[in-house]
Amino acid sequence: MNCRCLFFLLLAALGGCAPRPAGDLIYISLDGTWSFHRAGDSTWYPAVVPGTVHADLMRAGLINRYTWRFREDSLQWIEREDWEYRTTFEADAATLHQDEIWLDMQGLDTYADVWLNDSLVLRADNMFRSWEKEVKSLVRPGQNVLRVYFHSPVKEGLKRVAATPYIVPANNELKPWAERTSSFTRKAPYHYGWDWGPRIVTSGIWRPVRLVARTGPRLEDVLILPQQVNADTARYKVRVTVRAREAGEADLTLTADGNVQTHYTVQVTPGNNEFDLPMTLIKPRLWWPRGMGRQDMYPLRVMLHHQDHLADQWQQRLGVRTLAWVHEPDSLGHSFYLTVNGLPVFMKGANYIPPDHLNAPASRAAYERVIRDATDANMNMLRIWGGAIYENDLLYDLCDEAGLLVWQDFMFACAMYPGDSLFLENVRQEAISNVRRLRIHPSLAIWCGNNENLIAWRNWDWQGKVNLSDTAQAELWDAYHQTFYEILPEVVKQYDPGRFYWPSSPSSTRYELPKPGSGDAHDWRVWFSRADFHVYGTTADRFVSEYGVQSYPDWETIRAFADTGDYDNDSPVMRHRQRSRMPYFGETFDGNDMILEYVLKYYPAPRDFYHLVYLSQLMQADALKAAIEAHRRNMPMTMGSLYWQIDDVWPTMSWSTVDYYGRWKAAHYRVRDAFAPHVILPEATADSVFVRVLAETSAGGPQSLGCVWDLRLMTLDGDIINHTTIQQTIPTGQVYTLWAKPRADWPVLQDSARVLLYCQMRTGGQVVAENVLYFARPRALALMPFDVQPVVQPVADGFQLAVTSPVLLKGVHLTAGVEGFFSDNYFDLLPGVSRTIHFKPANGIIPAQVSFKARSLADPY
Ligand code: BMA
Repeated sequence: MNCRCLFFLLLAALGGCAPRPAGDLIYISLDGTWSFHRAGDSTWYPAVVPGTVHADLMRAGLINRYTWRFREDSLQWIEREDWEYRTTFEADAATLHQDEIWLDMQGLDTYADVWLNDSLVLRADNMFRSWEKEVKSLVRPGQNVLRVYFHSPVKEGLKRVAATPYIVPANNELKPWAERTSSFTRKAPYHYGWDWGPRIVTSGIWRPVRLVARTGPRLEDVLILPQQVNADTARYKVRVTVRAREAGEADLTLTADGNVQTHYTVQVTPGNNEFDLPMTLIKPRLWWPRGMGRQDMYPLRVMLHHQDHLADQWQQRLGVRTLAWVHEPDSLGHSFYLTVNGLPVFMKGANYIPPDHLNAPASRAAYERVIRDATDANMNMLRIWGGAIYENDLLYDLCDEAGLLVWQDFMFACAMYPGDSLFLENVRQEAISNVRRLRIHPSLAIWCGNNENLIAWRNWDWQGKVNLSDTAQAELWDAYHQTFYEILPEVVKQYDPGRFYWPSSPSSTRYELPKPGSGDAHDWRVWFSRADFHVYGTTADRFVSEYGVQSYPDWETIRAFADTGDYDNDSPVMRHRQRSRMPYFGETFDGNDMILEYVLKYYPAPRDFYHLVYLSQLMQADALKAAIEAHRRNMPMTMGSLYWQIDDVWPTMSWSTVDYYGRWKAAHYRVRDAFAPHVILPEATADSVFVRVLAETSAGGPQSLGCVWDLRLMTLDGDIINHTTIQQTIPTGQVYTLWAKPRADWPVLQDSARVLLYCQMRTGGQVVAENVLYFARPRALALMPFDVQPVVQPVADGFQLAVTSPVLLKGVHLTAGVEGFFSDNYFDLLPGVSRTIHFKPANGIIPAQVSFKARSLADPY
């Protein structure tokens, strides 16, 4: 080993603490305060980068928050304006001394001209790409001016609409068909309106901007290629591409967990130079999805030294694991599931949309909240849905750490797209940059081409609705074919070899429409086809990647967007906010009508709006509980259950289970129970009653589990009709039928309004699961009122509440009169089975006055 080598090893070991030799990389962040104005106006206002023009207008006091009542409507002018952003920066001698100065803009939304010191340096036309330009010749000593001019995305889109002889369908855009521009612009589709969000078509520098000054070669790419991965050894080839301007020598060092794996001195020639660095980890600590094991990761670092200075470096974390999606013919059709480190994983999760319409990417706090909501609800997967954005690295980092697998859609949803060569090349570049950015994440499980485009093209009669000629249809299908069967799979194959690519969700095989027995399904029979909840699980679904029912959000959330006079399902404000429109059920039929329809199917008629809000949440909770339990019962035929949707972009009624302000709806509590590692899955069919159970196991965990079950058939006021105790050892990781009984054995079941089956599962003396089976819908139950009084005790971080009742109380809703989180809510309180709930006030501040109230379905609300 020569002494230069030693020096580098020392550098590697010291990491960031090493003294910086002259000529090291220099990063200059240009984020922070900029100025902005409407093009043509003389007044400039302060702006924040990264950000959006709407947020800047709000901050400047020029517009009010768009979430209040109809205000969104009065802000539509913003999308038709051009906006200009400006900043200045100083370049010091060390920066100017470097060979290259790169302007690195990680996200421009969308049609943007970038000017540096009055020279046009680049023209951007895709929100999802990052843009880099070498600008050394334009940077001068002293002050430099950087300007970004955003053309109205809608006006730019309209030009493209005008140049296209037919309508390109974009189903959810909030505009008449002929004026829809979203398909032409590579920008978050939901900005243009969706069935749960506003139309706020924003502009702005939405991701960081920086200058990178460097000398010598650069790391163009680092790709990790697994060779052999198991619990004994993990061997990888780390393929490093070095881009050089001149021929010469360079040093490449790879460290894993701080230990040097490879150090090569290499010869580079002008252009790209590829080197494979070997890496071996003995007895590696494996990365597992949540619930199956730990989420260990190895910090990796690749350093490129040139003439004794650090010319470039790359740092990421590696999760050692194998991941394979199994889509193979079998007796039912085609399977569709994931194995991690060789073990099949049942996916429990939800679809994710940005947690804030305007601030996407979201703040760390907002990401952390969604991740916490997901993990608290026992999920192991999120689907980053294709109508929004490729998320920030931070969200994937948090998923890696939490063991939440990621289903990643490319950003195409419910629409067709152009197929001209410029558009397709733009899509290819977008895919390359996002695949390269995200492939390192151990949580990334699947790339999916689009959301519902295939099913929509075939089944939603767009051809008739927008009158597409045969030629137009052929062109649009050709564009589809090129994008989802050629470009995207080619990019995945080249840049993320080995990862599973699925052209469209839902579909049965790569080319075919969804059908039971194969592939993934979006089960919208409930909601869009008015079906009852018991249809869940009645088809041979292999993986249900969407299903759901809407509800109103928390009452406090409603107060944040509506006035007292608006508190009515039919008020203009509530109708305006509701975006799920179903004209095929009646000209004005919408989600508000559907919420009411489902409430009436299952619950007593709401007495007023306040009551409807509460009932809508109970109804949604019942629906998701029914669905998840049915999907888990159908394991291993069904291997995934991702409901639509975990969060909201603004305060609204929607399919979310956590509302915009982070308040859990009833459904989120029931999702948490239904996704729990131990579940009891009772079911009443026409002639039998079954109790099935499922105990998940972790990697290397026990193959069996000894448990005790108590099954109590009782009246709603607590009389025990039958009490069965079962003590048994069950196999883990599979659905086990514990108990089955013909209904005829229990004639009392005919009195369905008055009886229930309460099931409890214990292991090691601990209650690990509970569930209740009813034999009638809630509205038919003979509920009795009881004035339940929580017994409140202060505890260190809040309060503890004990509740008990001699009769069944359904849907017990606790309120505190102050903001905070109940460990359980909207639950059923069984006669004689007391419960303790914890209340944690918001921000950890214990208020002087808290007034706890408990109400349930039988109470006047
Ligand atoms: C699914 C999603 C979204 C939509 C939701 C509710 O189809 O993919 O497009 O918001 O249903 O309609």
